[in-house]
Amino acid sequence: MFDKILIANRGEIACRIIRSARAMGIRSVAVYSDADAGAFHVELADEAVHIGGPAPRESYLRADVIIKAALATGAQAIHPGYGFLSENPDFVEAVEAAGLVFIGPSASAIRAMGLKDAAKALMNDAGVPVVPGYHGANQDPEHLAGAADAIGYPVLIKAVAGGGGKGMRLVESPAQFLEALASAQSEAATAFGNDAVLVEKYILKPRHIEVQVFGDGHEAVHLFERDCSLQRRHQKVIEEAPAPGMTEEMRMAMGHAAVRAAKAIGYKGAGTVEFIVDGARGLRPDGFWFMEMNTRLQVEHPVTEAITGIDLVEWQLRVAAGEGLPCRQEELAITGHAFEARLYAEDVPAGFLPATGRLEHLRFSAAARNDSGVRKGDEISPWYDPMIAKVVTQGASRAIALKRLEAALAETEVAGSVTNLTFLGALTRHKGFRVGDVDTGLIARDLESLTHEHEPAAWELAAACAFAVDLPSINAALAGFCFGGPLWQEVALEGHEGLRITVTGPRQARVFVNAQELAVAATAEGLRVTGAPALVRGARLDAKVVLFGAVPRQFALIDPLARDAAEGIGADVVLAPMPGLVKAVFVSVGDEVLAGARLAVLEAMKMEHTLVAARAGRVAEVLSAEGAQVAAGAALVRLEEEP
Ligand code: MV4
Repeated sequence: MFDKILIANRGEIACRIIRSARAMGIRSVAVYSDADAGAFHVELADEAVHIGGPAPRESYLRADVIIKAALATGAQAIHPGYGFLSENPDFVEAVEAAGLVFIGPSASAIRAMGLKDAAKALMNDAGVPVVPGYHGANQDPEHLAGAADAIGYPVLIKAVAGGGGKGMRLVESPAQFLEALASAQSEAATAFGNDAVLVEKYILKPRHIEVQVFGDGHEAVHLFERDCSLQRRHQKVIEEAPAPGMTEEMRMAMGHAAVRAAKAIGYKGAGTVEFIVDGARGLRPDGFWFMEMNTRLQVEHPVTEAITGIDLVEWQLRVAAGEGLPCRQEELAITGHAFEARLYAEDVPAGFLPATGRLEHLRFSAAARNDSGVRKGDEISPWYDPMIAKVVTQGASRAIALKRLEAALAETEVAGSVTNLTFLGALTRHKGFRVGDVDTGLIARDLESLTHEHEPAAWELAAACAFAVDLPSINAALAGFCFGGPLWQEVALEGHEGLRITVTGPRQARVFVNAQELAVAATAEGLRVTGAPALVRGARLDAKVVLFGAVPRQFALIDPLARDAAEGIGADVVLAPMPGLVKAVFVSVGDEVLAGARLAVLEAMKMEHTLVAARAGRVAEVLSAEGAQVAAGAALVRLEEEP
């Protein structure tokens, strides 16, 4: 077994591999770019080597520098993770030429599966079902059009060197074929430097079901299937294992086909055989076809680990070190059900655009496995995949595992960057998904309802007001008391007018919102708010309030000082923008002041607010003094009227 390995990757997968290595007594070497100098995987590893600039081509794709780092640190093997160099056969050969072990398949196995046409031919010969179609060398457009006619529409044109939907065109009728072909060839040439295509029968209501395989170069086993149909633009969102609706007969047929595929190329290590399944008429043993084989450990491998109890990274290390397969097929079994939700820093309303930001707050659910490469305080880097974590839950049944996923997502707290957390929660509540009626078109069909942002309810606004004044910290019984009735103070949440709060006792308040008064009481676990379905967790973070839960919310606090100054209210008379304690008064009657001159300091909401002159002028009156408690709107300093 290895004494030390180098992980040629970053983020959650690097952390995950380091953990399994450590559990096996293997020391780990991390590599990092300039952008990852303070990253979690660097901290977790036993050693770390800087490999270059932030762009992947300057660091995580620099095979030579990575191999040098392995040699320099005495690592005996390199684990590539996924992405980056994980399926680069030249890297495999360079690693082996340097006398190191590549923890993964051989270069020849990767090459065999690298081009779709050759892969399909190989699978056909191995008796693996392949989608009816044409994947020959003749690329003449008329010949390809004739092949499409023979297959029968609708057909899919696919780039031979493509993957993940790139260079793919769905063609519904002969009239569209030539234009779609030209478009696919052009995209393929640009993206892959190879414009060769194949033509296939389009499988209606496709489901993406893949089988985890593991080989030792001679034998191979499968570790059952994963359903990855919940995708958006070929990006997986939630994966599960086993696949809903799978029959034992079909599972055996797919598992055997996957093992044949692996053995056909002498596969060594963890791999995934991807099938397209016809979901239109339920799952049938004659309704699945080989798509492609991914010659790496996949992002979604944790759901397989959850239902089999196997640590796939441990298997990778053991087999790479020369051991045979750790288990026979008959020793492997499914226990329960598992889900993985991919939590991303992405702006869903803006079209799922990648987001960045510093994670001011980050808390995962203790009831889930959370594979993450970031910590509270980390920046989401714009250089790499903006994944925050993979949230993995399992249970004795699909329904239990899904309820746990819904709960775990609702308990997950992220602030500092927008995320897809609300979208993930909406998916767990999707009627079709809840009963296992999934296909690759589900998200696209229901995107509007899945991403619709409802207006905040009254109880949400009330909770936000309470966090805005830091109600949980207000222990004074009389904080909101003043002669002549309750002291109502305005709470300026961007986009929401007329909100007012009055503190009625220690950690208690009433909020006026939407023409009604709601009671709020702060407890150690969260706020109890009239009308709220559960305790409300949240926080005030500088100039914003965040609410956590099934539908996370973020409210910007308007700085009353900026607003008043902007509205010119403070032109002659400087008012207290909120109730508080006058900490200092800097002027006296008769003083000449310039615009922006400091007049007084007010302590409110645990912060000090400096009140400044909105214009130059002479001080006519000083209406308060240091140590005075003032109400919102109290006049503090008056300037003489302008001449
Ligand atoms: C297909 C298919 C239906 N019929 N092939 C998409 C990328 C790669 N994983 C293979 N893909 C598909 N190949 C045939 N013959 C459906 C998919 C597919 C898909 C297609 C369109 C839009 C989204 C999709 C998501 C997953 C799979």
